[in-house]
Amino acid sequence: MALERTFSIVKPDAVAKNHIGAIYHRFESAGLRIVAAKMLHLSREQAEGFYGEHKERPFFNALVSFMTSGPVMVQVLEGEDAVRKNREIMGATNPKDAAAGTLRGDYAASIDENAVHGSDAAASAAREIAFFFTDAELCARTR
Ligand code: RTP
Ligand code: MG
Repeated sequence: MALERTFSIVKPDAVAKNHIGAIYHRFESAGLRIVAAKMLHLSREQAEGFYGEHKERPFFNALVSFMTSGPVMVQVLEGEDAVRKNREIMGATNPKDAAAGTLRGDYAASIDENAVHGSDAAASAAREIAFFFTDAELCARTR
């Protein structure tokens, strides 16, 4: 399988609880390389645009409010089968269903405040990476 890239967010709850390093450690331990990263505090417009596919869902306003409640880390992860691998590391959307040893199983408090985001497919990964990063900000990791 070829190298693939996926997009990830450490959400405001996990940043507030000082879990950035622990979460990055899980990515790196699984063989995913961080090829771009930054901290930012999303504006309402950014959060609404990013989660546009969920605009009509009942949880949309709560989701946007939560995602703008504090700073997040956004990062691009690269590796074999990166999209699927990251979703596996993250665990189920609802921490009640997430296995111990997954990020949401270990760090998420509720379905609304669930520690991390990860792209769900190669096409959404490409769209989400371009939403936050220019091509020049993606670093080749050849060494
Ligand atoms: P994400 O996009 O954040 O990685 O999460 P996901 O793919 O596992 O879940 P998705 O269906 O894309 O939903 C996005 C976020 O919306 C919140 N949500 N709440 N109350 C609910 O029924 C509900 N469903 C989804 C979650 O915080 C989820 O991460
Ligand atoms: Mg999703």
